[in-house]
Amino acid sequence: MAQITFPKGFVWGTASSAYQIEGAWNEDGKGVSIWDTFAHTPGKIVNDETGDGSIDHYHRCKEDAALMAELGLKHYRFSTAWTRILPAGAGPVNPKGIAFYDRLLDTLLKHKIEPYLCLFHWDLPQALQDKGGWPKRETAYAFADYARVVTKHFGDRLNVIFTHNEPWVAAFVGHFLAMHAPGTRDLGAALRAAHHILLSHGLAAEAIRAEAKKPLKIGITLNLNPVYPATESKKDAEAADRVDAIMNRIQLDPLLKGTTPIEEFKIIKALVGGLVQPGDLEKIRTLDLLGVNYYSRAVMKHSAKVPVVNVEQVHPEGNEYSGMWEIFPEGLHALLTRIQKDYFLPSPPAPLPKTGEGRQAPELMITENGIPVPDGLDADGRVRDERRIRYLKNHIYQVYRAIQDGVPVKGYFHWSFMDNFEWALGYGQRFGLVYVDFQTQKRTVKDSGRWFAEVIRANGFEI
Ligand code: IFM
Repeated sequence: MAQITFPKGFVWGTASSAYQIEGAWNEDGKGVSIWDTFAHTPGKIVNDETGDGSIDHYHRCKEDAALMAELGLKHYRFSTAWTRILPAGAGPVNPKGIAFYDRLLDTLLKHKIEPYLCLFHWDLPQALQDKGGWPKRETAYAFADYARVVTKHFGDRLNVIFTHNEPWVAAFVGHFLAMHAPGTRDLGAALRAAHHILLSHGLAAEAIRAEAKKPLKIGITLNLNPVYPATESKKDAEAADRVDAIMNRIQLDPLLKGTTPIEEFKIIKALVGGLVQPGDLEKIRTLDLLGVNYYSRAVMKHSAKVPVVNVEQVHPEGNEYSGMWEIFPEGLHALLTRIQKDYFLPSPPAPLPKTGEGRQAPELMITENGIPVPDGLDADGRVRDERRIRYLKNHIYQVYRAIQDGVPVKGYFHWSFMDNFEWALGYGQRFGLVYVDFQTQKRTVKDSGRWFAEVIRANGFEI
């Protein structure tokens, strides 16, 4: 056994999102989002579950923040529901929505928990979807105005604003794979959405900096998967490169290099020619804080059967899987060292646009990592989730290794604080450090929650 200790000031936190925890889907003037619509459509969610009431954080935010404080949490990432603040996506502000986030922020600050606010975690206002949603460029401008409103009301109590959580998922899982809202199967729409979401990041960054009365760091959190070829064949290596381009580089290149890989694909170019307008890439390339959400890797092989991309995912046998993905801790180290090598170390190809603090490379944090486990209460009322503790040890150790190898990782946020609504999979996948009885809403800290509290206290753990 050896003790590993993280650098002084390392940021330990947990993450959540509005639709997954708030409930109160139609209370106090909140507008309808695409996730309300999607979840209300029969057949879209396992057991037709919805986030309508979810875990009722809207009414219990004070108790939930107190529980975070009890565990010694000092940082909390959450998202605001666009439709609580601007029910129609644009236009009149909803005072009760503002009051809710005032309440949440003030309570967090009272407990000395630093809020990391994220503007968008997939719950686009239905009113904007009705006008075309993310595939339409106008939505990016509406988002910038929403960012301005949030900064105006809450900027005084924030040091960081994340614009988006996992733009790739919103674009591709929502518009191409049809597994998330709005549920379309249209590659062109997905590519347009992907570009406009990134454009909205740049526009929002401008709006936030113009509105803020003090310097705020602008962040974005990306779901990134290291991609491995299934075999050593040249074809599989090329297949892995294609997937890396369309899953990882499509987000990282515009944000960190001011380029985009979509021009590399003839088919994509034909589908969305003219999408990236002059000046867009300069606008997008502005970032103070890069958040990495890591859950698994992708193993890919060449496949002529699959149109357009000619790739197929392989699930290696004999490895450990959760209810959702292969468990592959080493991938986190590979991902972090790759970001450092490909994006942070090379000298920038073009003059750097201004970031909030004029840095060359943004700060880097893990903004999500966690495992769904079918937890339950034992007879004595305890939740013994040893599997999650093992998962966390193995993954956080890879963050430690990356730091030892020179990658300046500044923080780690666990997904999630409490069990919650896991999108199309409903309530069956529990990711929390805190167990939630979905009938009574009773919260019980799991063994992993106590373990994580101790990690925060000691700024490390025994491995
Ligand atoms: O629950 C999600 C979260 O909303 C975004 N990142 C992945 C998590 C687990 O699937």
